[in-house]
Amino acid sequence: MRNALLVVDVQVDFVEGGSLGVQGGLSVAAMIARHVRHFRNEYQFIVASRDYHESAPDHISDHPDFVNTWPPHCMVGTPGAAFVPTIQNLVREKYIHAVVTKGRTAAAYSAFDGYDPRGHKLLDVLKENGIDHIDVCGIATDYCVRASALDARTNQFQVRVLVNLCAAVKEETGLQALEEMKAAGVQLQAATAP
Ligand code: VGL
Ligand code: ZN
Repeated sequence: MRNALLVVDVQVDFVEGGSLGVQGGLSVAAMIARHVRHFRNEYQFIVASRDYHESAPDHISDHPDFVNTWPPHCMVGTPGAAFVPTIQNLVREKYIHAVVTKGRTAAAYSAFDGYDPRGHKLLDVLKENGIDHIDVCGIATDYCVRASALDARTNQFQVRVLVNLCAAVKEETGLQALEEMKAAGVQLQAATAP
């Protein structure tokens, strides 16, 4: 088994104080950073995705419904698009081996819509690294974590969502998303405390 960790969208705008701040986001960011530092030897590859919008009219609105449209967030060139500092440190220290970027001109919830700096899609990057199992964590459970985990299953990976390392926009849709992922063959598991 070759195991990857996928850290989904742990960005400044998605945590407390951000333009689309999710409750518990900062705590999840800190816990993910500890998980990576403690368990990095369990992973052959660690990748982070980021939402990165220039103009995504289908996705961003001044009158958002918080289901299909959202206030401006993770806009190119703004501080809100950056990874939360605890996660950015992992990129700087090369604990995180690759970053994939998605959503420049249209909604892209799944990390599998993202490209690395060479222009390679996440699926190809995972294949290059011989990955067959993925642990998924990050923000938000009900949107980008959900879409990424379901796409990972569609692409035949074994998938585990580390439920205590995820935060949801809304509790109810977060729980629904967990049910949906489980029905798709995703294992739901709490990460061991480091
Ligand atoms: C996300 C809403 C809008 C996410 C991204 O990362 O879950 N949610 N854009
Ligand atoms: Zn977005």
